[in-house]
Amino acid sequence: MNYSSCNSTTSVAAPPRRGALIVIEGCDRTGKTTQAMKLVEYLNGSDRKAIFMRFPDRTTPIGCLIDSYLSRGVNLEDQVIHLLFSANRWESHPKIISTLKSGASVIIDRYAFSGVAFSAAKESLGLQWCKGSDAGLPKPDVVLFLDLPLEQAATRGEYGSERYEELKFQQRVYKNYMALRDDTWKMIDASKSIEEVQRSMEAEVERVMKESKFGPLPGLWWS
Ligand code: NYM
Ligand code: MG
Repeated sequence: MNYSSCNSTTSVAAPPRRGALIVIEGCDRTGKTTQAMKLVEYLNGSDRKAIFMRFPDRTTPIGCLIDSYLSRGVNLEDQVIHLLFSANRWESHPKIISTLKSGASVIIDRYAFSGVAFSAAKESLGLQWCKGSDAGLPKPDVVLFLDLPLEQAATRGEYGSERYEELKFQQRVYKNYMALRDDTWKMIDASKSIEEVQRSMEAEVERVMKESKFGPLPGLWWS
């Protein structure tokens, strides 16, 4: 009889620490997509797994409808487009949760804050009503807000090609963003060079990763 297995110790691996949920926000043409991608590269390059996501995710059927709304292909009621943007996030909810649980971080270019700030910039919709459909999504560990004078953003390439890319509208969007801020928000000066902005974002992310307890993620806008 072979008793050798009786002497072996069974080691149970500890579950991986969950990943960080990092959201990048800001008005149009502030460099969010460029910076989000650079952040993913930075983390993956230093052995911390991270994935890139963006909203709207124009690749899903709901995202296709959002895309044609933004390019003025279809008109939709303000409530309808708001709920579609929200549904577009909820359809990625399982992926966000499973990625974080696997230990990888999720870097998201726009999130529910864009949803509320843009929709509530239309006089027909109130801030509180807009928050309702995203309440319960995971609350980010940090929101990095790319802050750039709106007049400067308006001079950047292709500004004005989509709905909402208009100075007066963006001013209301900015005001709404400021009303949504809490202590997880960090303002980043986006008028600096791409490299300088990148360094500030990396520094914030390092700080969050060091300080965060990474307990269970609370739901957004649940009080
Ligand atoms: N936008 C984006 C919304 O109005 N609501 C949302 O929930 C989200 C995620 O869509 N002007 C607006 C902001 C932008 C536009 O975004 C398209 P992007 O990041 O340029 O693809
Ligand atoms: Mg855009």
